[in-house]
Amino acid sequence: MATSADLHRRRGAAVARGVSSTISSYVGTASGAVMTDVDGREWIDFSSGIAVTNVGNAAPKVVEAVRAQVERFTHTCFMIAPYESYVAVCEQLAALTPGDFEKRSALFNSGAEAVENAVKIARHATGRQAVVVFDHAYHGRTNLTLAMTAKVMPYKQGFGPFAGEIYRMPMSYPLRDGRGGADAATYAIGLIEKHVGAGNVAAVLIEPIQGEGGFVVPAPGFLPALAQWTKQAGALFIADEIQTGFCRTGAWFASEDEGVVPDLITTAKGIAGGLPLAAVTGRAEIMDAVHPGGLGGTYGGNPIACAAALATIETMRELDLAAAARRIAEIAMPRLQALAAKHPQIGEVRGRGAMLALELVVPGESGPNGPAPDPETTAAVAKAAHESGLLLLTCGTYGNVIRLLPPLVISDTELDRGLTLLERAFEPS
Ligand code: PLZ
Repeated sequence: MATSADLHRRRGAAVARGVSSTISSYVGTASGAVMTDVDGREWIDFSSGIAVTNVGNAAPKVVEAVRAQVERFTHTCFMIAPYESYVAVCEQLAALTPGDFEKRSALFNSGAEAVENAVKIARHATGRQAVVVFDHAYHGRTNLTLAMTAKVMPYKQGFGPFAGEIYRMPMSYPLRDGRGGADAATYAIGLIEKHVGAGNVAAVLIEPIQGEGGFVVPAPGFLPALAQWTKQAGALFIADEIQTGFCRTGAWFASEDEGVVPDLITTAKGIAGGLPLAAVTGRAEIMDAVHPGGLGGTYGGNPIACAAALATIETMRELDLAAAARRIAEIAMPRLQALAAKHPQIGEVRGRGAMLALELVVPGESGPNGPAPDPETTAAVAKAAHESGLLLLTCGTYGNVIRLLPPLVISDTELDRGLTLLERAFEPS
C-alpha cells in the first residue's frame, strides 16, 4: 500500500490547495473510535469526522444496511421514482425532533444545502426576507451560507459578493460578553428591532451550541428569550442542529436542553453515520407552504444514505447514545477541569455531552472582549496531540479552542487513552 508520504506527494500534484487536511497521515481503516493510517499507526479519534460518526466509524448496522441497499438499487432520484426509506427517514425525524405538532421533512446532501433550503422555506412561508444570524456562527460554505457564516479566514476571504438580507447579531458568549442569557437576548433583540425591523424578519437562525465558531454555549435563558421574541414577531425560529444533533450533546437535539421548540430544524452530519444526508424538518404548515416541485435536488435523500440513516437511528436507540454522550461528559469534564487547574492558559472548560471544549487564553492579558485568545498554544497542543496519535480538532473565531468530539461509542479505555494524550500534549516537550 502507498505510504502517507507517497500519497502526500501525489496529492500536491492533483488536489487543489484550497482543500486542506488537519493531519498529513492517510486513512487505511477506521472502526468505532479508532483509526489506523496507511502506515500502520493507530489513532484515537476525538473528531468523529467533525461530529459525523456519532455511532462510530463503519458502525456494523450502518455497514450492513448500506450493503443491502447497494444490492437492491443505488439511485433513482426521489423526484422521479420514490422509495420507502426516504419516507421512513422523514417519519423518524418527525418523531425525534422537538415539538409534538405535525411535521414534514425534506432531505438534502449537505449541511449547507439544508441551511439554504431552510432559508428558502422560511422566506416563502413568511413572505419576508431578512434572516438574523449571530457572531461566531458557522452555517456552511455555499454563497448564501457563507453570508451567514461569520469568520472571514479561511471561509469567506476573496469569495464575495455574498447574498443579501443576512443580519448578524451579538451572540451570548459568557466568557466574553459578561452578560446573562436574558440580558444578552434583550441586547440582541434591541438591535434586531432597530437595524432590521421585527416585521421584516423571516427567520432567526442559530446553532444552539456553536460548532466551528468555538463551541460557544449561550448563557441559560438566551435561546428561550430569542425563540419567544421570534414568535411574537411572526418570524420563524430555526435551530441549526447540524453539529449538535443526533445525541451529540446528550439529548437527541441540543434545543431540548432548554425546552426550546424550533419551527424548523436543520440536521446533517450525525444523521447517517458517515453517508451524506441532510434534512430540514419543521411544522407541517410552514414546510407545506412551498409549492410542489419547489424543493429538491438530484441526490437529496439518496437511498444508500437513507438506509444508513435508518440504521444509525436504530443504533442510537439501541445503544442509548444520548446517555453515552452524557457519560462521556461525566468522565471527561473532571479530567479537563483538573487540566485547567494546572494550566492557566485554559481559560474555560465548557460544552455538553460529547461536545466539549477548552478555550485557551493568555493568562492575565485582556483582549478586545474578555481574555486575550491564545491561538499559538492551541495550535501547539493540537500538533503535540497529533504527534502522539490523538486526532483532535481546534475551532473558534480566534482559533483558540480545542474541541472534543469523540464517537459516542468510544470505550472507557479509549476515552481514557485519548484524555491522557490530551493531558500530555499540554506538557512542554
Ligand atoms: N451548520 C452548525 O457545523 C458544518 C464544516 C467544516 P456541511 N461544520 C463543519 C468546514 O470547514 O467546512 C456545519 C455546521 C453547522 C452547517 C454546516 C455545514 O455543513 O455538511 O459541511 O455543508
